Amino acid sequence: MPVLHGVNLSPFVRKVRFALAEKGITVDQEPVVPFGVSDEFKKISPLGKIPVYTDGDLALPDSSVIIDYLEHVHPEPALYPADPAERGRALFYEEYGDTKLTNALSTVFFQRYVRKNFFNEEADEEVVRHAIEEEIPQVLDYLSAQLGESDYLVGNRFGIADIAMTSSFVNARLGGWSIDADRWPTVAAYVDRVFSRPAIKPLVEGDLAQ
Ligand SMILES: N[C@@H](CCC(=O)N[C@@H](CS)C(=O)NCC(=O)O)C(=O)O
Repeated sequence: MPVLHGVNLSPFVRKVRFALAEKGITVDQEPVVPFGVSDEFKKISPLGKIPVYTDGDLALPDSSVIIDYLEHVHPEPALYPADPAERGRALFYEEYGDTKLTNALSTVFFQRYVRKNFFNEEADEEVVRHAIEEEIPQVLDYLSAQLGESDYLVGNRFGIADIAMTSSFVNARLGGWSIDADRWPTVAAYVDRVFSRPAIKPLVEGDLAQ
């Protein structure tokens, strides 16, 4: 059976878990923590990061690479649009979710959850304030504008863009932050919509209960 290497708290591991769940693929999981990884792990993850997906001799690092691979070996249900323009937009949304959005939301998670639970340290609340007041609003304004009245980001159909744009909201919730639904009602409803999907709901509930 294929193995997903990485812990559930990683937003990038969660992206792959969302994709696997939506496609109905079962894998084993090896809960690798991404701090001080072994030389053995670096053989399958040259950048020393999680997730990695292994299947027999195949070892694929990087959530985007892994989900693209899964799409080719298990095409249904499709997570990438067939239309070239829509596919391009979806891939950019994935990039935005993996970088700007995850950086903004992970700051709250890292300061308030990881430092406390893994390093026995206090959060730097000035860093948290900057993320909440400056960085996160920019991201939510962008997401709100891109969504418009649609249920999902591209072609009004759930896919890779939605996976990448929502995974990190779980981490922010673990850091004690949630969306101000009065200020960003469509984004709040969108994240709830994704997290209520039958395949995804148990994963989110499990991660929030950690
Ligand atoms: N682009 C990569 C990013 C993976 C990533 O940054 N993972 C983090 C954990 S959430 C990690 O392993 N960090 C350890 C490090 O950077 O050394 C992906 O999509 O998989």
